This record gives sequence, C-alpha cells and structure tokens, in this order.
Amino acid sequence: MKLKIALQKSGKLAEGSTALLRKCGIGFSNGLGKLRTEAADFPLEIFFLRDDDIPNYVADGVADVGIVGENVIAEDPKPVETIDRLGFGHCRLSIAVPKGIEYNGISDLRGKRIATSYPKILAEFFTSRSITADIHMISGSVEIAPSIGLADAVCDLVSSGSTLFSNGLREVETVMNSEAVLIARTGLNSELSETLNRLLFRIRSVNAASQNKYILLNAPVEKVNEISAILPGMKSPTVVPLAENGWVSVHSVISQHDFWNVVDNLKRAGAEGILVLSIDQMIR
Ligand code: PRT
Ligand code: ZN
Repeated sequence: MKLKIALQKSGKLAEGSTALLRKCGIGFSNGLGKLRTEAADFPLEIFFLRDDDIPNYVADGVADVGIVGENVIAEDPKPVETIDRLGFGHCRLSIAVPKGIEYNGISDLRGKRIATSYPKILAEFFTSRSITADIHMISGSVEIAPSIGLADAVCDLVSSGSTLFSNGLREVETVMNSEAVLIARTGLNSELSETLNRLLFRIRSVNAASQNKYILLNAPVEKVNEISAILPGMKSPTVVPLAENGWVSVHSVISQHDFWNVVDNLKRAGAEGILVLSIDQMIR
C-alpha cells in the first residue's frame, strides 16, 4: 500500500516540495500537466494540486499527507495533524500601509479598511491587540487595493518585500510567520504510518544536514583542548595526527547558524587550513 502525498502543482511551494522529496532519495517524474505520479524507489504516490485544496484532500482521505503553508492551515483549520515544519517556503503575513502615510503604531489602524485574503488570522490578531478595524476579504492582488481606493491598508504574504515596494506600500506589522509544513490525516493504518515514519526520518536528516556544516582544520597539538571547547559537534571532535610532528587535524560538525563566529574563534585559537563542507544527510 502506497502513502499518498499531495504537493502544490505550481506556485511558491512547488519547487521546494519536489526538491525535498528528491533530496530524500525519492525519484519520480513530474512532466508538465501531470496530476499524479508514483515514486520509483519508495512506496509513495504523488498528487499535484492547488495549494488551497490540499488540506481538504488530506482531511477527506484522498491523500494521506500533504505539504502546505502554515498560513493556509491557520486561516482555514481542517481536521488534519501538522507533523513537522519543513524549513522552506518561509514568508510572513504582514500589514502594510501606503508609503506616504504616517504610522506610529498599531492603534493607527483603528477603524481603517484593510484588504486581505486572510480575514480570520487578521481578525484574531486585531482581537488580541484590542483593535477594531474593517476587514475586507479579497482573494487575489491584495496589494493594489489601496491605490484603487478599496482599502487604507493591506495584510498579505511577504517574502522579499519587493511586491509591496513596487506597489508603494510599507510593511508595518508582522501578523504571522509561516513556512511549509507536512500535514497528515488521522487514522493511518500501521503500514502507512510506518512509511510516513520512514519519510519523516529522511526529511529530518536532510533538514538537519542543511542546518549544519562539516568543518576540518589543522592545529598544533597543544591547542587541541582550546579548539575542542569551541566546537560543539555531535559528540567530541575527531582528532587525527598529521604527518608533521606536533600537528593534528580536527573534524567536527557545526551549526550553520553561528558558523562565522565559530570560525573567528577557531582562527583566534590557532586553527589553520580551515575547510568547511556541506553535509548531504545527517543521521541521528
Ligand atoms: O495556484 P495555487 O492556488 O496552488 O497557488 P497560490 O497562488 O494560492 O499560492 P502561492 O504559490 O502564491 O503560495 C503558496 C504558499 O507559499 C503560501 O500559502 C505561502 O505559505 C508560501 N509563500 C512563501 C508565499 C510566498 N512565500 C509569497 N511571497 N505565498 C505567496 N507569496 C506572494 C505574496 O502573496 C505576494 O503576492 O508573493 C508576493 C510577495 O512576494 P515578495 O517576494 O515580493 O515579498
Ligand atoms: Zn492557492
């Protein structure tokens, strides 16, 4: 029995979703216009759908799992379980006002007309801040609403900010941060749960790898303790003697996040010939 996964057919999450499966070693063909395909080397059947339909298909059991933006689930909750964040499709739902307008804080939005495709999330945000505003639901091209006199402000998804900028809008409040998540229906049988766990294990290994780097460096033996203290690693670093007497090579794994600080500290502690490599998979 194959696990059925629903991915966005085209749009902001389409490429990230298929790339993630491929990094998990799951091969498939998704020729133009294809709605359904099967993986060659993993018990997975893949559906390509509109992102808005994915939570429904998963809730109804047409698909077992799916990849959607957290924002979609928050706006229109369905009886599905969010299994994990996937580390791509990052964006934020933000309120923006016309550039020339003075803005001193959220209370400036009281009584204003705000256009959005996310009326529920926005209403909850305003309630939590004790603001009453006039929310106008628009299903697309929200960013043009102020220029055509339809609204005083907008609440829309933003990633680089260039869409807001080119429409003369300025981001003033972040309502929600979002990224792609894996959702699943409830009541998977044991065979499908097992396949889902195998898939999750691979996804987590791929994502852990992308958040870490493999580092190799040379150091004089007497500096090893100081250098080891700088390297957190998975366990303690590997220390291998070099052909040249009194020198060792130190290997470890460091987080992508504070990578440059660690490198600075290592240089200061006497490390030389530092090499930093990407990791394909990290099995914990
Ligand atoms: O056709 P289908 O219904 O499947 O797609 P869609 O057009 O409804 O969705 P799509 O592809 O726009 O977005 C799918 C999901 O991607 C969203 O639900 C988010 O979780 C995520 N995501 C990430 C984004 C963005 N980044 C994003 N930048 N969704 C939309 N945008 C849009 C935004 O609405 C605005 O129009 O991109 C524009 C802003 O981008 P910047 O880079 O100019 O700020
Ligand atoms: Zn959509």
